[in-house]
Amino acid sequence: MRSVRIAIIGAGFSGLGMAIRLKQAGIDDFVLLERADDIGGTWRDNSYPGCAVDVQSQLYSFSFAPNPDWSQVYAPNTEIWDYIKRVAAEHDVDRHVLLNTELQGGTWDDTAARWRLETSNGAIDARYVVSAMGPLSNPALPDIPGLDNFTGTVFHSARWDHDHDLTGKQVGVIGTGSSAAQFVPEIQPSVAQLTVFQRTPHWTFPRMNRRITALERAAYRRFPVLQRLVRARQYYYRELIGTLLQKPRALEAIARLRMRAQVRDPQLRAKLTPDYRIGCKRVIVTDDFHPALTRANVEVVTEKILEVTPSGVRTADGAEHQLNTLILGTGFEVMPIADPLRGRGGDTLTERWQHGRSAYLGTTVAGFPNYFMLVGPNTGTGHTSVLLYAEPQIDYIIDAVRHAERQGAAVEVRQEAQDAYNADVRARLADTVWLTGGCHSWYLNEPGGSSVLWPGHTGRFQRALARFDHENYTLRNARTQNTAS
Ligand code: N01
Repeated sequence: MRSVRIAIIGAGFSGLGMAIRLKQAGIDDFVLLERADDIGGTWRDNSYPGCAVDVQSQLYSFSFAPNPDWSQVYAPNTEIWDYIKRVAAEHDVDRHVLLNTELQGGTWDDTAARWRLETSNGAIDARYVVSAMGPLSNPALPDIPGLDNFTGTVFHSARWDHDHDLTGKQVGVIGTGSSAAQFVPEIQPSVAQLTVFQRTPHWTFPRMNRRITALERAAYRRFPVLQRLVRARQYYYRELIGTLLQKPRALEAIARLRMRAQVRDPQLRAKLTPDYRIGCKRVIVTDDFHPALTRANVEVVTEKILEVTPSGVRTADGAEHQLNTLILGTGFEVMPIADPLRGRGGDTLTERWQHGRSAYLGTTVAGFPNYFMLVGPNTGTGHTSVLLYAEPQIDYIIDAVRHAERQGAAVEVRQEAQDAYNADVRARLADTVWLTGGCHSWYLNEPGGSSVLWPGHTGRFQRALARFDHENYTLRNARTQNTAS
């Protein structure tokens, strides 16, 4: 059995960030378990045409590893994946990664104060576990009758079939979320006919992407402070948007004006205009999605899909749309509780969270000593970079590890601290646009609520995690198994 101080589950953006910060803190005794055959998470899996980040790259990168060489304001997926791999290699993190190694189970041994992990490559014993599995890592396949009987080619946007040439094909796209909005404009010019099946229209917001000039990049390399200033400007711009999304009328007016300019046909515009408040669902950052839908070879179908037939899609109006390719832009399972670990009481998170997910600061869970999550419950954001939430979590975890080791004990959040924190988050969520805006969305993943989003400014979350608040934790002593404050 391999024995390590820390096991990180998942070698995507946040897991690698954790590993790099551990290195910087002088902690070298850790492994990253990665179920796939390469690192990179989302940016390894999503390779569809047009795939790019929808938050400015200066903000969607580690604050401790700025990249002066982003080629565009919104970098494409390949560049982000290269960045992740380069930064991991530069910090000598690669050698800690165990590829093709899936966490299959694990239990907390309270006597030894260690996690006993089962993986597809054998047992691992760790004092601390950091779960960094990613909130949107498993594609969601729609539950549409007949999907298996389709005789053409079908694939999900996150598993793009690059061997399948779309040129001249009759292509159907199910879904009009952020992913479809990126690949539809890319594939539209080459396909014969594009049928876009829209269940709900989405609000869009200007992207204004542009190349970053060689001069700018040289300036960022020579004067890193300039890049920090650009990042700070983007940070505050996005916080402003986040605030405005909670008072949406002004943004809706801008979005409507833009739609009027981009979609001249009133019938199509009516189909594409949401009947809920902007911000209720994730706003799509795009300049070319709606224009692509106006092209002659594109039809937007809003009739309910009844079934997939061997040769196409049948909708509620009786029409059968003939297709030879079907692309599922149907999103992801939201924050799947993929974590099979059993805590101190022997229950898994799935069992513990039957009636809703609850964690402390989205990071720790009562009953799970020395266990930490990155991008856990209520750490999602509709307006800015998820890394702005993951980074304070990472530093908080390192503080927690140091505290635990100073005390010679395991740390476990107090149930009452977790409950009070969650009551506060629920109360602050209650009057947000996500709950009151009149839409259904993947944000609303709990009966009557959300364990996805953080209600408030990013700074408030960052301040809450600025230091490890040991007073809200119990120490479990490895030698005596007693609990002490
Ligand atoms: O997925 P989505 P996505 N029948 O869930 C529709 C991030 N992201 O992959 O709106 C018919 O947004 C569904 O309809 P409705 C970003 O956080 C980031 O596009 O539920 N339609 C919707 O239109 C984003 O928010 C980036 O009514 C069905 C679509 O499928 C998140 O990932 C790029 C259906 C799913 O949209 C997810 O985006 C892309 C059914 N049975 C994404 N089931 C970057 O930054 C679902 N739909 C790179």
